Amino acid sequence: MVITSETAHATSDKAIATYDAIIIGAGFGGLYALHHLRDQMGLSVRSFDGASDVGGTWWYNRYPGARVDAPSSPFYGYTFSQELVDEWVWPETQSKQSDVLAYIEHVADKFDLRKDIQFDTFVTDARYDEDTQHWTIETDSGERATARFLVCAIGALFVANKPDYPGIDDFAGDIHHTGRWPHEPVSFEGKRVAVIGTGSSGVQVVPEIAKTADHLTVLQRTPQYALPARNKPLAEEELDQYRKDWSELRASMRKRGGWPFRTSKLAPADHTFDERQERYEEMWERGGMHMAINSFTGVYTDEDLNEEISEFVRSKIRATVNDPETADKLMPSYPFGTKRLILDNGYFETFNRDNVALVDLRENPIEEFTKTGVRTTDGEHPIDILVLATGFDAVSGSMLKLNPKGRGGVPLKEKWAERFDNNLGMTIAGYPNLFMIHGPGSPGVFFTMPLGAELQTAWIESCLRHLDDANLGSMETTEEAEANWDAEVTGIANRTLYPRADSWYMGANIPGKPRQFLGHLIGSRYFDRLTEVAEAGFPDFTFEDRR
Ligand code: N01
Repeated sequence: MVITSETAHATSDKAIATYDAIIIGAGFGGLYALHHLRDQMGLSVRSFDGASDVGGTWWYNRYPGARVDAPSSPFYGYTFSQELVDEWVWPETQSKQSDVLAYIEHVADKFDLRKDIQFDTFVTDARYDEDTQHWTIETDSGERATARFLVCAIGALFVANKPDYPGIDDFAGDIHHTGRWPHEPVSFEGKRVAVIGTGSSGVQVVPEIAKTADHLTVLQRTPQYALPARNKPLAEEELDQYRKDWSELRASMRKRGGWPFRTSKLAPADHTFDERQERYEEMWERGGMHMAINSFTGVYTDEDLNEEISEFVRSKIRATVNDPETADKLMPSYPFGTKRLILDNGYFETFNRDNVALVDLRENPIEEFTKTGVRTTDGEHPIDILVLATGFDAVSGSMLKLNPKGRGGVPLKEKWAERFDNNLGMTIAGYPNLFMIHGPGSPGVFFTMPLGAELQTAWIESCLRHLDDANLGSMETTEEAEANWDAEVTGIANRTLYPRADSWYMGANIPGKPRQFLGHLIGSRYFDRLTEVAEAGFPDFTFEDRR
């Protein structure tokens, strides 16, 4: 690689450190990008992260009960290093947050990543200079740095959604958002607690809080489907088998949407109603995501099948929750799986406890917070601690918070006022040499995030090599390519039931956010496309000579 590392170049005021690449974020995506660009490509790289250490979402989301809610832990880790796979011991199928964080810390140690990461530093601005073909970033301490390439690995689930109910700032007790959980332990012992939000985080935190709180009020806006996680210890022999088969498993993950599991080939029409019920029962017992991926074909596209599974899960909720009135309030009505599927560890059982009450906010909306509690239309609920499990301004939110200024100083907020236009979920017209990892329109959460980041970073390498081979200074996608990409991502989503739900996938959880499906649903096709674009010499991009 001929890309040269300058050390510092003088400007009018003070010397600004200059790198080949600046990476924002030290979670799964940013850490891999740092390792790849620095160690595989020999570039000079500086990373920044607002957190005090590595881990990204796993550093922030340390609420009680937080754990991987995906099929199986060994596949929720990096895939690129056999040595790493061989040496790491995942204790459970659905690892707890502290185990995932320990893994990420181990990766940072093993590849000596921390020395090039500046922690406790938020990047507050990023501007492209057309003359120098460099990006300049500014941090919250006023420091600046510049680089040819800007890699934004700033998290699909980072910007916390904090509802601004009347009076919430007057509430005198503690307020904790699950996505910004304190590092010191939070005790619920003897406290009256309210949780707003019943998505993945709410469903994980509720059973844990209920164990020690004096009283817990769950304030629910939308009832959810949740499948039993059936978390279990991972036997050493099982891990050994994975290690032995790793290269095939990795190839299979790439081909099969991020997980090395075959999906069901059973057509629902080939089976009687009773046979299908038997199969749902089997999937329920197996737990995890099996119901979605292994029951029958067409769970996300076949309305009748989807409704049958929805009803099956509702029947399980009814059978679990003792009080029929509470069970009624917990009945989801949107199509199964079209909001992020939730894996639960005793969530519905929690409503059988004497110290837990459910408030249906659709019937009894929140009117206001007071100093001592929350008032809904059915009365006042006195509380000491409020937990907001209200999710995130997902996928697009962190890019908009950064709000990079591209060609002509155009802020991303202006460009993305109505749609999150980009090409391949990674590049934006008007923002040369900027790359997003897990951006809108990429597979992101619909694939395994660590492997997705590895594959996207490999594509960034092909871009940089292409520029270098031809002595080019910048590359930039076109608006036409963005329109085509939008049509492809939206077209795939529209062939499914996903757009029927008011989910964060659709941007529907944030008031005023444009409604747009935020992820590419076919990971294998997406990564094939990245390869094709690179092999074809980046047909949807324009280039400038290096200045
Ligand atoms: O957030 P969510 P999350 N008033 O947006 C409700 C990943 N994750 O943090 O459904 C009242 O899913 C909102 O109601 P509604 C995973 O990808 C992974 O739980 O919009 N309620 C909903 O119930 C997940 O999907 C792990 O009507 C309000 C809840 O708050 C993603 O993170 C663990 C409200 C938010 O649910 C986000 O999950 C946890 C308001 N104003 C999360 N605003 C793993 O273990 C929102 N709500 C890997």
